[in-house]
Amino acid sequence: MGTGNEKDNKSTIGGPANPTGSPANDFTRKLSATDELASAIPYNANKAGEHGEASTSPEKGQTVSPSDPFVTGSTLTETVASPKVGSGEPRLRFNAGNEPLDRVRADSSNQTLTTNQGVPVGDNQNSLKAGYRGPALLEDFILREKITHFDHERIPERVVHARGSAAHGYFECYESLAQYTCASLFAEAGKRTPVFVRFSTVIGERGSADTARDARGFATKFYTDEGNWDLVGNNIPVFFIQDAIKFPDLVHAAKPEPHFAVPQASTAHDTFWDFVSLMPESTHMLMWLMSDRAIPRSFRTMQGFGVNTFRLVTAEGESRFVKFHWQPLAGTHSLDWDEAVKISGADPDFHRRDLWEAIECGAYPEYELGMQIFTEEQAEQFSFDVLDATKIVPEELVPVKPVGRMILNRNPDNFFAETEQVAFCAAHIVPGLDFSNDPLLAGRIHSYVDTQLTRLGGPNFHEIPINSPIAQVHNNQRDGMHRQSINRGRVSYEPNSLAGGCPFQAGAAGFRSFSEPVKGDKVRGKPERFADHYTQATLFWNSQSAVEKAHIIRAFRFELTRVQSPAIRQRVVAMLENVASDLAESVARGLGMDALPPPLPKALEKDVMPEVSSSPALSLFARPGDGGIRMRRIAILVADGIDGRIATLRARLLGEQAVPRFVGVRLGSIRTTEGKIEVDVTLEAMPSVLFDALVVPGGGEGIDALTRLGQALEFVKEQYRHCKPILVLGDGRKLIEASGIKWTLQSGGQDGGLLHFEDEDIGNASTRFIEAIAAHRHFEREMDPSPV
Ligand code: HDE
Repeated sequence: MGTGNEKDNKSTIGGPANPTGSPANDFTRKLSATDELASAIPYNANKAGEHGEASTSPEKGQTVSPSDPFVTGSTLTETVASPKVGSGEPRLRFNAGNEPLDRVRADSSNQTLTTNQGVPVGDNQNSLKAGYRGPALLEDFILREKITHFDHERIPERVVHARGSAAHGYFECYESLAQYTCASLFAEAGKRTPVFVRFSTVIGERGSADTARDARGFATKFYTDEGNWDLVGNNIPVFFIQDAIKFPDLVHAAKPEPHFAVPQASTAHDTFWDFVSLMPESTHMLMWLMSDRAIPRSFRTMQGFGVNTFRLVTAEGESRFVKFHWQPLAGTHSLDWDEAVKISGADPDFHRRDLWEAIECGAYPEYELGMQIFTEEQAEQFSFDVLDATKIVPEELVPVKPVGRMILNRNPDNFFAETEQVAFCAAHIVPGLDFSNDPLLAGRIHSYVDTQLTRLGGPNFHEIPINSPIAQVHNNQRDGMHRQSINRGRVSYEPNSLAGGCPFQAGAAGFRSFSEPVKGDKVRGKPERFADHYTQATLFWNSQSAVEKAHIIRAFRFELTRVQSPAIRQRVVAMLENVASDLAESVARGLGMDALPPPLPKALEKDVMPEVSSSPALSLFARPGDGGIRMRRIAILVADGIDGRIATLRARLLGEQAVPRFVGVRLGSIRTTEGKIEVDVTLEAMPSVLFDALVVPGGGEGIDALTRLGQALEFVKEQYRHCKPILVLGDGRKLIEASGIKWTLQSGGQDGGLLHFEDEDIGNASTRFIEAIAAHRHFEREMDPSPV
């Protein structure tokens, strides 16, 4: 169609009653083509199929293509081009809002400064005044725009999981999972799906420290070709509560106490322990939370879990239950509690920095996705209920099937635009997946969208670039705050004939809920098996190594020591008696209790016979990783006169993608026996807790200087106390001895993490040291309290 319309008949509020009989022009041609389109859908042929049995297989929506593109357009003038409206060529069947993020990336190289209206700013140093010493003028639109935008830079933080860090990457499927699910991302081997992953703590505010004792969020947005799937998980496979209705209570109890907003990012206070000890279903989660799982070494070294039970659904509509697992390739490793506390001060961004630096260095974090897939009939046989989020499915009952890997290979460009504005939602699933009836999940399905309405300011948060799917979005939702899409045409309803039925429902090709038979009375209550609160807490305890058990006891002791009310401390110990008597006794002793209180009465009187009483997979040590030492930070202590061969060691460590650093008293050059080296960082800027391992080189003069230095002695002691690998070369042994460290263990055994080699043996020393670093910690030396 051209644009040479005659003046008449161009009204938009009325046209000729019979366009075909009127003078031919664009307007009447549009009207006739519209009528043609409307006539092609004389009635809603799908209506009958919306009822009864037929409705279980919805038909694809009726659709007809218009004979002319103008028919579905808003205006005959859309061919008018300009630098603002675009080429004048309507992009039919296309939503530009789903194009890659490049469409909104902004770069200001060689650009002048402008206002938000694009007006070049001549002076960004002075506001407009009446005279140099006179009053500022209200008309200064440049000042006012700048200040106004600044005033509104902050948005509400997430009510939970406020503190987080994120990265882009991809998921790659190992093999077709068509026999289990028709989800397109699992359709074929090698298929890649872009992802954005946000890791978080739960309780702390946005500016809180990364290393607080807490569960970690592990939320993955898969931008699949059939829409976004958000797997919004945690690094702990169970949760505190069984029903969403208790979530606000749980969070209120755990957050800083409302009268004085203390403590920040910590569960070590009365209200938390008061609540959880009155909610014994939280016992299992508390065992995980008090374990070293809650103080991970990095986001790269923690597992992830979907927690709730979901469904996989095949193209034929068959369904199985599924539990999702992420396994880090680098293994599962944690911090020491004393170390975590000190890192909070030394580097509150410890995990954020680690993730960022690993990706910037090309040491891309990698995780394997696993699924536990089981049928409803299998689930019926379990001693626990799979709809209860306080329970795991032990791997002995259903093994974890590896289905693909995820690699995080790109940092965000802008923290706010991406990491802060990303909106995860447990309700975002794709065809081939579905929910179970887990009552915790039901609340989550509601909560996430709801929370974004306040946090991101309205119903169009899905259009924020980081949230928009790569799959095309076409529907009749319109308007609302901050709407980005400019929808073409006059039709925003369905069914319609005026837009050829578009967008039309997909029928069998679209998302369909699994048709699960449901029967029962409308009730508020829980199933019987939800009343077993302790069997799996005991299973977790029994599956821990002696070191892990000691750490769990220590964590309970720490948290409960901070609880002011003795009655609450007693109640928690009484709860722990239902888990394991040795645990309860040790905690009670740590709290100075003279006698154990009677165990808490159990909600379920009869004992449950668990399928397994110990599950080795639950120990952190079951997952040492691939043996690499990528991104491990290694301190090499230096002072004038130190043995120059450490340069060789450093090169070897760099070759392993580790991060060796020369640590000295001041920045600048250091004289070694072989030349000069530059100090990378100082003892005060990067204290011991920020390193995974230590090298104490030889070199008489240098080592003598370090031995006289309190900070160096402290550095060595802390590395030792936190069970880190220490390589000592030549007469570097003097510094070890001056720190009060013994070469042999009190038990008489060998400390595998304390290595001594002569200076010239640097090749062999490096190899042994790398092995010791890969082992992460050397707990054989641990004592509570530490003698060093
Ligand atoms: Fe969440 N959760 N949650 N949660 N959750 C939120 O959504 C909620 C639960 C989890 O990096 C909120 O966007 C309810 C379990 C993660 O942005 C909110 C219940 C698990 C994240 C919300 C739960 C999670 C959230 C706050 C009980 C592990 C951070 C801001 C019924 C499987 C996602 C937001 C990110 C965030 C509600 C329980 C994981 C308020 C009501 C169980 C990783 O909507």
